[in-house]
Amino acid sequence: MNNKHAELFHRNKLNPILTANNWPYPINSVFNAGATLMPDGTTLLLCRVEDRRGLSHLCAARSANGKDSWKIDTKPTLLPDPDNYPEELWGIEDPRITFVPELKKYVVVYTAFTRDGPGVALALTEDFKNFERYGVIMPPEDKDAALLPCRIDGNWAMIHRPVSAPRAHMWISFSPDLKNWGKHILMMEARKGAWWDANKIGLSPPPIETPDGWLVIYHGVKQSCSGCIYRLGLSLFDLKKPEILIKRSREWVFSPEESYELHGDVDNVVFPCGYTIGPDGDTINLYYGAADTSIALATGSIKEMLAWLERDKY
Ligand code: BMA
Repeated sequence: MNNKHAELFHRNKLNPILTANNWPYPINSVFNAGATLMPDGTTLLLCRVEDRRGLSHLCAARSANGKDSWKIDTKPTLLPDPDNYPEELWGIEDPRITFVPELKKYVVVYTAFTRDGPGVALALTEDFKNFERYGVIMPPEDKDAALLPCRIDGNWAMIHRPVSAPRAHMWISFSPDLKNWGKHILMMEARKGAWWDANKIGLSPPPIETPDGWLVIYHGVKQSCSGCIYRLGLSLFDLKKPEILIKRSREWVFSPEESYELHGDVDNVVFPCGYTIGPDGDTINLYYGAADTSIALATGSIKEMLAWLERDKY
């Protein structure tokens, strides 16, 4: 009998692909990056950079092959702006990027660290140089949010993770204009008990549009006496009614294993906020924060993820 579990994601041999040592200015750590492909095929990572006060800002890194030779902005790309946006008092974190064809813009949804904990903020950009901020669109405590790339029945749709301690589930909300949000619907609950995704889950990168539905890579947080383990699972939601859960994996598909994932500022964390899709339309390059310290890359196949989800569905 084969006791080996399925490996859906393959770590890049250059991992971690970006660390504080690569940065053009002094920082503590770089992790949890949003990702997108620019029109010329360049991979752009919008990285969460934690400075040496412990506060985060966003900084862009660009690479022709998405693996190495990164060109990093020599200054922060998007800084918290607490004078104009007081909710960004303690920094901005964990960006998720969605290119929206209707707007011909990238929508960046990120966490604003407010006086009262994390809230969801949104900004638009065409070039990752100039940003149009919409401010906080979901009050604290809420995070792990990303926009769907198209309207659903005429409204924009955003997945997010409000907290009603001790549990936290994934919700979806709708908006006519990206500013006013309503029709809040619970999409997927954290499981209970001993499960790997008990009590606290959240969206990881933005959903992946497939013919079968929105494929969602989500994180589960297992709490134990020695801390938390952040792992990833898969779920699939209806394309036209994304609040409807079609399938959910039982087992996790990716978990901290390598030393750069097991040890860092926060041990035992793999936390992707972005991906790019290869020219074959199937290869997914998943960029993830490792132990809240560095950025790593793992590659998978969307078809294999869907096939595995069918086998492992709950
Ligand atoms: C989550 C987020 C992430 C972080 C993770 C592990 O709640 O805040 O930014 O990577 O915790 O610390």
